[in-house]
Amino acid sequence: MTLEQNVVEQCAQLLYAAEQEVREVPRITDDHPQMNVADAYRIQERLRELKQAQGLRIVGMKMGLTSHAKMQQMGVDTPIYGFLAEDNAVPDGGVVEVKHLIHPKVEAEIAFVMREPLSGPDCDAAKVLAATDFVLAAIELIDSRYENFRFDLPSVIADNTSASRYVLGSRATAVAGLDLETLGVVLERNGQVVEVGAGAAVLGNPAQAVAMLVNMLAARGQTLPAGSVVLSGAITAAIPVAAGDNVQVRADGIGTVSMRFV
Ligand code: 0L1
Ligand code: MG
Repeated sequence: MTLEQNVVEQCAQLLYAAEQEVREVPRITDDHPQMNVADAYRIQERLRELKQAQGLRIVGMKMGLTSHAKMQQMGVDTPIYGFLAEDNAVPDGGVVEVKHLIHPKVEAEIAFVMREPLSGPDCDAAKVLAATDFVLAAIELIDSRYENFRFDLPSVIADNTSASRYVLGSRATAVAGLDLETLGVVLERNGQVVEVGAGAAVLGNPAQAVAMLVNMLAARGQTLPAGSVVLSGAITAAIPVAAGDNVQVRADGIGTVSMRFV
């Protein structure tokens, strides 16, 4: 049985308020254990409508749980997706005030900017590369609205996959000639290397993660519009950040990107 519309509405309102008011809430499946993945995407879609009603433009999408390690940890075999609203964007080198966040963590990613729209259900990495305008080094800041980052799969999908902020680097790079699988990434906090990784950590190839996003959207009757920014998934583990921290990602051949916390 699918979740009743009034429960979808209540859950979306709860998660919307939690983000606006910077407060943690218990995971929503504690009260609604029957919630499934399809219900969770309905809640996420309602959250998206609430942001659009606030006047915010949706600028792109993100993939989450794209590493096999993270999927195993959650006991799932499929990544998840969320949306990016215009107020999630932070300029390269920009400052974020931690008072607006609950328990922020950052992870290194590769962002795609799409020149052409894409639709599933048979999208693949080659189609993604052909439709890509350029890629950029990126930092995603995740900030689950749940107490102690404690959630299960439906709860985290409903919470827009913990999306909070993202920063794109300044060097837009064409994909031709780039090997996204071996592309190395270093995540530094306050000048110290804390995580390293390569593009292959993201489902074998970040373009594959974008293809999976397109096919997952198709399953819900949706497409990826031209001009979308897509965060393809974490190459590194997510690390906690606090006021005073300076975070930088250096990515082979596609430049650097940074953000600061006060
Ligand atoms: O972007 C991500 O991979 C995060 C997905 C949600 C899980 C989490 O908050 O760790
Ligand atoms: Mg991420």
